Amino acid sequence: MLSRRNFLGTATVLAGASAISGRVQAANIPEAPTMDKATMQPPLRPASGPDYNPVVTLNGWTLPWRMNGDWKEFHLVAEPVEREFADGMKAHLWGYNGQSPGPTIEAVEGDKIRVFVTNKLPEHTTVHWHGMILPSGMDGVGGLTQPHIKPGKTFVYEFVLKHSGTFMYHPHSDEMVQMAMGMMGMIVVHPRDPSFRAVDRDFVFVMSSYLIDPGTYLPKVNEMTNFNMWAWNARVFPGIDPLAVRLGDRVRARVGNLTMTNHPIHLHGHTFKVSCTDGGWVPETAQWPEVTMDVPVGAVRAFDVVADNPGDWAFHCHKSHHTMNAMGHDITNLIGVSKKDLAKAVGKLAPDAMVMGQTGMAMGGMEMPAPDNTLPMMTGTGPFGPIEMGGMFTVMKIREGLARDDYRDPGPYKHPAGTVAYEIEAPAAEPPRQPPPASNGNKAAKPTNMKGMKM
Ligand SMILES: [Cu+2]
Repeated sequence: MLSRRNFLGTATVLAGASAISGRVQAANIPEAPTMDKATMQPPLRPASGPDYNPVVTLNGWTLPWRMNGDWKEFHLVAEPVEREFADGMKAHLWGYNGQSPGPTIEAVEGDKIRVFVTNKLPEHTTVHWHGMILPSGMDGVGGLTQPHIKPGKTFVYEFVLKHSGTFMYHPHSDEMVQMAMGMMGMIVVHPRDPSFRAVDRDFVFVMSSYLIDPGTYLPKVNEMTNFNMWAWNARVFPGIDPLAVRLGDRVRARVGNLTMTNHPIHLHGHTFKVSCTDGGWVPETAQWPEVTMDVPVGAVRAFDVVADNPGDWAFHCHKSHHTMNAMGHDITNLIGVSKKDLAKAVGKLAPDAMVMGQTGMAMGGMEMPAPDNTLPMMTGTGPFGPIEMGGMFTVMKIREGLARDDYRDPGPYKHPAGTVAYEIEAPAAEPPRQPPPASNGNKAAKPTNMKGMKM
């Protein structure tokens, strides 16, 4: 799981670190754990300090720390990484400690934290702590509150966590490029009183978007609107972990948005309430029931839900283009147009192009040929057939009797007899229909029905 990297091997890094902070011995820089997997790692229960119920990061992990006196010390390494978006597609991104997004930083309200940031990118960077109340000089805005961190150098950030809640981190240094390349992560600060707004399962992820041309590996960083990969923690369906939940659990989902558009996040089968933003906890008297939570750009929203309805519940962005993988944006709508074999012909001429069929796009499991390192636009299979999704889509799987820390995929839901939509023999007679309205010329409308409609 965790592999340890002995990054202290280079004297230049040591010298850089000691030159920056007189308060910290260079030899005391903590190890920088790194992650080589894109699957959800088990929650990291605190071995020291106040107790809390840790979060799990979808397709991610929590950054281990160490205590140094009364400081909780973390070490982030900004570096190029390879991230698997789903089986069959990898992207060359920038991230932290082996993955993009970076590991979740978890701590407790009142903690003094010290974060070492080592820059292994080919250009300078900084880390901004989005939503944190901290001294101005720790805010991480390159040029404004600190010098940029040059390649090979290590900077130290030190501040006290004044508020519990959900926050983000990302560069404020060549920001457009570095965020488009995947540099981001989440911060969860637990309340000092573990009973405050306590939940049984606590999930966190950050949303990001990319434009990666079919067959290529590198995001186009100048894009502002025309993205083709809509990701949760730099994963797309069917690569996003399911949220395994025990029936009756109180569940929280904390969602950050570092894309360039809003995402209405929708959960089936339940109602929930928005409990927390990156500005703090929403008072219970100010919450109202929802089934969709809009997460604005550059913001965090968390909802709390009681998982009282067993089953496999779709959990997704409600913008339907965001539950697709790489797609052509110039597709003509051919519904109702008879163009036999057009899709096949175009597919031969331009394998990354796709033609919408005359009855819609569903292909019943048939997938278009695509270049290497490209995911189908609509994909995934469930117990009843093709799911025809991509992008920001996964499933909350609510089951009886899961163990406390068991986040493994429990497999497909076993529906009780008589609770699944079913087909019947079509009725022989057509049901009666409303006749079409008379035309404008005051002529009497000809008697008609849907079969023989005349306009
Ligand atoms: Cu969306």
